[in-house]
Amino acid sequence: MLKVKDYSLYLVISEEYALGKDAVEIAELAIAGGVDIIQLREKNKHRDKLIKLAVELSRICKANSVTFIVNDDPLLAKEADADGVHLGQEDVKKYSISATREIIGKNKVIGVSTHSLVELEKANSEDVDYIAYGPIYPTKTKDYFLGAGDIKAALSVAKKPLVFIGGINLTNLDEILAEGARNIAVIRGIIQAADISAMARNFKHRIMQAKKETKMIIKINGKDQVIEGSLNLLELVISKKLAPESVVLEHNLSIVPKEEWENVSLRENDSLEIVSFMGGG
Ligand code: TZP
Ligand code: MG
Repeated sequence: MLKVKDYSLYLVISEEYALGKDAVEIAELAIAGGVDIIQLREKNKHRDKLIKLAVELSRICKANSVTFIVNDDPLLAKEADADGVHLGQEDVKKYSISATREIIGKNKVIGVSTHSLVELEKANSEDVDYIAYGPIYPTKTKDYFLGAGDIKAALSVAKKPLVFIGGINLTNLDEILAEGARNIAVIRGIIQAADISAMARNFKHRIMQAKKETKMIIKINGKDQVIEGSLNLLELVISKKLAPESVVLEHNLSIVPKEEWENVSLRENDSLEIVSFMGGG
């Protein structure tokens, strides 16, 4: 079972950056505009208020099949029955990934922030479900930014779904889509829009368009093939009309366990060996 069906448009809600709207209002408008994930990121709220808000957002997200993530605090995530928790590099000093996993359980989502290719590489081998990478552009929550120059490198290093964050807006979105980014996380770019639904819809449309237009050459069993669309390994196997249960897949020289196929996105110049066993026995 896929824990998160789509990472394309990930809205982080922090009321402190909102222009007069509260978190619930923002969430409802953004859901109407097609966001896939909502994270509650409130640094200055009293715990009682935070729990109430998290429970409410959890309910709204569930009702709309939107993934709900709580920032910083696995206990709050559990209490609100969120789909998961997002941890920064500082948070993991308080709640290690394994302690977090103990708290929220194996069916829930853990995401981690990374701010360099080194941190990204480290996150690959941890028990996390997705990785956030940034800030790509200047933002309010950090006093530095990485730029778009390493997006391709980050994508080729990442072994989990990779979400780009930091200062992303409709003006710079094309630049990062051109670099290959396909999952985008946003605070101000959406919550400060006069029309939050329209803004979310606009982001989503452009990301989906980029996904559709993705074309790449990969080697399958030694032969170059053109692949159209953004596919993960499971989607590729299905597109080849193969039965996943009878396929063994080697991706860039390593065998990938079936339960991880959905986490591995195909990229230009990847090489695949597909061994398909016929039925019988
Ligand atoms: N982590 C890295 S950048 C960032 C976080 C939480 C803030 C993103 O906010 P914005 O307004 O989209 O720049
Ligand atoms: Mg944090």
